[in-house]
Amino acid sequence: MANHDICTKTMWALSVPLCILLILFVALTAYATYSFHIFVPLAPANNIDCEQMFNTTSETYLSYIENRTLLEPSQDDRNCFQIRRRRYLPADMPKSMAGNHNMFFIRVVSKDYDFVEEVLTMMHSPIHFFCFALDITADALFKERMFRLGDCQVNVLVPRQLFNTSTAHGMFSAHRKCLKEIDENTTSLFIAPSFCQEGRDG
Ligand SMILES: *[C@@H]1O[C@H](CO)[C@@H](O)[C@H](O)[C@H]1NC(C)=O
Ligand SMILES: *[C@@H]1O[C@H](CO)[C@@H](O)[C@H](O)[C@H]1NC(C)=O
Ligand SMILES: *[C@@H]1O[C@H](CO)[C@@H](O)[C@H](O)[C@H]1NC(C)=O
Ligand SMILES: CC(=O)N[C@H]1CO[C@H](CO)[C@@H](O)[C@@H]1O
Repeated sequence: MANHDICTKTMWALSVPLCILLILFVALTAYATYSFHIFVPLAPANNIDCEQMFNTTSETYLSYIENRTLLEPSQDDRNCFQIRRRRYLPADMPKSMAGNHNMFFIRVVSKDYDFVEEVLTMMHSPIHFFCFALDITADALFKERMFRLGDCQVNVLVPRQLFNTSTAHGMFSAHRKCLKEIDENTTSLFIAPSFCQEGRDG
């Protein structure tokens, strides 16, 4: 009899922590289920009808043309300050945020300075390097603005040479020149610490 009593009392005593554990388990499972989309991102509903976008008289196309955001063409700049006022192109970042993941972007450009600048701003990071090789078809103003952009930004290189990139040889020369400039210019004090570390890490 006494044994039975002790058994019942123990059961009751144990049921409280067991209940708490069960509630915690259910809550955790519910939370994990609820936040599942964080770990497995859901694909966006992508129902753009490409046919509509190629039809220049379709309503979708006309609405897009009417409502799209246009780049505002900027005037030729007189100095670096004007570029920096227009664009957020930081030259440095806090040490705690800077990883050793330098990336090199090489592009051949020939026109649409504002678009080049916009894309550069979107992809910009102080630890990345950008080299813009100019095609021979670039006009004088584009050339001048690209050279200025290269002079203003430490991590933007613009070789003072034009390439006929309509031929494979010309395209190759442009890329090779960019690689050479990156190689020569990245030995400067500006990025030396990050490169040393990269070498040490393997
Ligand atoms: C283009 O869109 C217009 C308006 O919606 C439509 O009348 C026309 O048939 C479409 N043309 C083609 C080639 O789909
Ligand atoms: C585009 O603009 C028109 C008229 O201003 C508006 O009725 C329509 O909803 C807009 N479309 C989108 C996708 O914003
Ligand atoms: C670029 O090279 C092509 C092929 O050799 C040639 O036809 C063209 O005239 C060249 N363009 C310029 C601007 O020199
Ligand atoms: C920005 C910069 O330092 N550019 C230099 C890159 O390397 C070439 C070739 O050594 C120099 O002529 C540039 O001045």
